[in-house]
Amino acid sequence: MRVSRCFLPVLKESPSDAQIVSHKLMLQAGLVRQTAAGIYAWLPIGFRVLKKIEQIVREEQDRAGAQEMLMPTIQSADLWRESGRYDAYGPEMLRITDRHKREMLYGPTNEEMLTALFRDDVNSYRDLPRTLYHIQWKFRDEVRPRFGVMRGREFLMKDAYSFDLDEAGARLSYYTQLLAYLRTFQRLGIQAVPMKAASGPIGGDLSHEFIVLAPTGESEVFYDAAFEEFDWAQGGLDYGDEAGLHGLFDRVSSTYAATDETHDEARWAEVPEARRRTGRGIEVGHIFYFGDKYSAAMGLKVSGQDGKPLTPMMGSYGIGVSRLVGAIIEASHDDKGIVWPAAVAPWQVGLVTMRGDDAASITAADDIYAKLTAAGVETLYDDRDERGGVKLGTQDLIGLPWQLIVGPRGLAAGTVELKNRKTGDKEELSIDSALTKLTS
Ligand code: 5CA
Repeated sequence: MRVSRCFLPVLKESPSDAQIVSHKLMLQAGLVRQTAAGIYAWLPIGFRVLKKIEQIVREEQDRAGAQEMLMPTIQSADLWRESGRYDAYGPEMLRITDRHKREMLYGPTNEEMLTALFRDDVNSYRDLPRTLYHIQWKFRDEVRPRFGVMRGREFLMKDAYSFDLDEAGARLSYYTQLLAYLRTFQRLGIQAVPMKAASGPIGGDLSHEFIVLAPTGESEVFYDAAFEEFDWAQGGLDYGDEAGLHGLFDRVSSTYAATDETHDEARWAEVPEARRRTGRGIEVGHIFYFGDKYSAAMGLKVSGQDGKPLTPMMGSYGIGVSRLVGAIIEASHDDKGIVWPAAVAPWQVGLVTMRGDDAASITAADDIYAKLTAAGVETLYDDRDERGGVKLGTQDLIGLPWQLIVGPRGLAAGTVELKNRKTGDKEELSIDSALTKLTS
């Protein structure tokens, strides 16, 4: 993508109306713009990041055996009357009346809708277990939307729902999602620690929040540093391996991690002092096992193996996809701007001409751009006739993993400069070696 053709509205100054660094950087680097309180438009660069996160979430859900579908944002109030949550949800629910005076709502979550869909089409124990998910916009009329996309009113969530024949099966579905979450966050390049949680309005008695450490987080957290060393992708744990999944849950449960809501001083004291980590954290995911809370209330039954009707046991599993964009920036930035983990970076390479009016630089950079693009390396090419210093400032602000800088002086010696955004390390290389490094 050529910057000269991009909608990339970068602000010169850090916006003063934003309170936390991720919100400031998202506005300054042109990722989002607020269109109403707590509601944001995703500009091209922010949208690319959102899609990358969404794709990693999707791949890990699919690997874990969940099936993707898409449910609507607008739901009928009657559906929510069946579970009893229409009144219970309170003013956070955006209620709408259509032209026929029917009561509708903008969905804050989808337990009721999927339970009803299952009730209509699933009849037998043979149709279970199943886990379904969608990635869809939600609306919660938060009293105080703040911190940009971190606590928005409209936000993108991945929500999955599992249906099992009994509690043992449902727990296994829960453990499966637990592993999928650990792998998802690891791939996203962030450290998200699962912490036992209270389940609130979703209900149930088994629940974990996934928390990313950041000073601006809303809850206080306490955890054992052992979580920083686990490698969830390795170890060959297979989703079909029941004993392995039980082992995973035991390991997570026996390694201390809690928010201020569930913190237990006695257990905390048993964690060796050198391994105690405390701080504030942002909740990027939340999983729940709630048994028959919705299936019983809404009359979902299937016939069991013995012909008798039974009520499926359920869980639900959310990831804040749009919140993650802010949370990743909170966890990965410096005083110059964003430092994207490669897996979610909007582009991998920022190609910059130091002199946009120098014919030799333009010819060389055009050629590099064509070669990187042909090799499938996502490149943002700053081809503007703008001061080199300004372009480099923009590069640091938007935080792509690599900057490839082409200038007349280097070209005369046959070299370009390759800068690693995270470490700041710079190397003078021949164009060929730079290309080899970026494409291999
Ligand atoms: N039905 C369940 C699981 S699917 C549910 O709604 N869970 S939740 O309320 O915990 O939300 C799931 C995730 O959505 C949260 O962990 C959080 O990352 C994200 N989230 C919740 N509220 C907001 C909000 N106002 N703005 C941005 N993200 C949010």
